[in-house]
Amino acid sequence: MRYLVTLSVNWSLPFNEKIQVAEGIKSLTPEAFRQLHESSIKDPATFWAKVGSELDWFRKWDTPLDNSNPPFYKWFAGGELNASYLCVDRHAKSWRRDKVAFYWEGEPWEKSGPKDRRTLTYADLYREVNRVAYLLRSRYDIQRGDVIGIYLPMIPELPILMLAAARIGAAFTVVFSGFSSDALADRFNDSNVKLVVTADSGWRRGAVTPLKPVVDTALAHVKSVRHVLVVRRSGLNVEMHSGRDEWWDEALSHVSSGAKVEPEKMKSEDTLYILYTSGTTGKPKGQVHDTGGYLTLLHATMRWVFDARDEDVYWCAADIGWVTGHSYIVFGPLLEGVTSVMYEGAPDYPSPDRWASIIERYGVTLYYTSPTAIRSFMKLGDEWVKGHDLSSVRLMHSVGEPINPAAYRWFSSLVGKPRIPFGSTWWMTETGGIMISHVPGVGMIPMKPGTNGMPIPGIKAEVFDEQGKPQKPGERGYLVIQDPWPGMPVTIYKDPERFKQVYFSRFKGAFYSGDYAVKDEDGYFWVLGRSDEVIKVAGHRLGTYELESALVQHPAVAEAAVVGRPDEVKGEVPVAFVILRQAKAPSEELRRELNLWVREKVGPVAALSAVYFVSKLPKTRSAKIMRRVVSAVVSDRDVGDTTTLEDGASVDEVRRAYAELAEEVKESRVHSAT
Ligand code: 6R9
Repeated sequence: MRYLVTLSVNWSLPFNEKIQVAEGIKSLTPEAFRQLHESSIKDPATFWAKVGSELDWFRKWDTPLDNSNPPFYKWFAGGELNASYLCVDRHAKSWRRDKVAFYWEGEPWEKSGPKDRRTLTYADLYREVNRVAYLLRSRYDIQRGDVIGIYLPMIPELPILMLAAARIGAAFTVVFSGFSSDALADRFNDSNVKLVVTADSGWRRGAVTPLKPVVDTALAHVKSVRHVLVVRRSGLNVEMHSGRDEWWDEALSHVSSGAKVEPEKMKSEDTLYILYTSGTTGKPKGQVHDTGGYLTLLHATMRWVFDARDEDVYWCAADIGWVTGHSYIVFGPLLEGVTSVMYEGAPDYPSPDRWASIIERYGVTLYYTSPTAIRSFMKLGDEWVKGHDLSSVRLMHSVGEPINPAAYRWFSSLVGKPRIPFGSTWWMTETGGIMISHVPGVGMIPMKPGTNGMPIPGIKAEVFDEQGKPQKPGERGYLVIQDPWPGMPVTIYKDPERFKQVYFSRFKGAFYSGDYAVKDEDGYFWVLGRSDEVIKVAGHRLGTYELESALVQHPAVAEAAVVGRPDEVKGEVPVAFVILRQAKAPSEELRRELNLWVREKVGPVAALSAVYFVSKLPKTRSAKIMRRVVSAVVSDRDVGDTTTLEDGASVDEVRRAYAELAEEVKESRVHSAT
């Protein structure tokens, strides 16, 4: 029997619908692709060595894969290179010198169009990266191995800084600007940050969102930080601590435009960055990415997945605060010398067609976006799209969450012209780059709305059953990657044991992704969503445990369970079931207060969609909350096996609270409409 996906979104898999790509792109039958793929994974180290040799190394590696201490693999051991050299110098010293690296567009809008625009050529990028690298080293004494903390909006200073850090061998950790001061403090403490770079504020939907004040609050709890460098963005008046804080422009005004810094010769396995990501405990995991393996995977995927060519204008509409931005706004496209669009703000500001106007303005040819964005555009109607000439687009992909076939079809017919390559690339912060995807740059198998396609060449992925055996076609199982791959994490920062335990203990010798997936009879993969307590809210990865930890710190809360509820636009939204302490009464006011509390503790990115008050929660006999059961209730699914449940009445209690609030919301809608 086929498994029907009722996991996070209600749709069934259209396994058999196939769309051939239009002429001009090489197409392959699934069988032909599988054969090609088979040969690539026979000896992955040799296969990837060929790809790796396409980068410019200062020193060639001794061995493509040092697997002497699994799961701590070293890709291209003995090799030396520098990310900033590869992304900037090579192009600035070639014919690409005057080629545009970034068309940057700020969010503020005037009658005549975007108010703030900057164009950076590869020569501009080279100059600025060198100057910033010089500043970091000479003024702030940043050395190889130090960690820089970054809390910036989507402005050009962000990629410039990341490249400057890489140039001098410093690692960096970027925190998404939707996280709060507590989240910042945790991450900066864990990675022992020495310098923080932030901005006075950012722009979002026409509003100034303060950033520097958030850093100030966080730094009251971080001892390692010596300096804070502040970029002026909106001109917001912020406090500057003398001796610690400096303005970016003032500090840089002392660095000449010809300042040069030799790129450090980094070992392939040296850390490029640490990026924190949510897991199943309250403590985010610092994913450590290396240099050589990571860049090799990005090089490959820019070619195979995006088919990136010199004449393309590429736009990845993610935020650099998440891994998609690290890999596919900064390092991937720059590595290939691509021209990119970088946009600061909301895709629907000041009107729902802002995103479409960007495609038209720059003549975007390669477009990478998210299912949430697509669904929100779809909701706003076709007119907004039809008013723009989007004929430049020749290839599209989505990322971050499963894409439902309806959204896929809508977007593909309205933006993509039917039959241009359009896929859903599956990967994670951990994997560094795309793992399962259509590869138009290699050969396109027919598209199926909603699928992820097949593992890319060199990647051995499988769907396992509980026992770690390949699952039958059409049956749900666990998505794993069976062999080491370049771009895989080196470790969890300062916690190698956790690294082993989280990813390599569930199935022997395979990387456990935490996702559920189905493989269909043609060998296509369909990633269904998380099998653990991680949720994807508008494509943003959140651990429900982090939200629960925030809730139970509130004086009125005794216990809390947070789960994802399916949402038409955002895929999932977090909802909380809360048991109050004795003598605390449920009220609308408390509900609002708890919502604000979580926003403050974790950040606006974690806004709860609803808070339900209950007197008990479903638990096992060993007193563990059964989120699976809570989640089934809010997703209108059968609660499944409840033999381990301690008190059956708790499920009714959750049901009651859920139904009651739904009723209230319905009523208030009726009232406000009348
Ligand atoms: C790149 C990124 C990883 C989780 C992953 C999975 C979900 C990502 C997806 C997808 C279905 C796709 N995910 N891409 N699910 N189809 N094309 O999103 O990284 O933030 O670490 O999230 O996102 O559940 O496990 P990250």
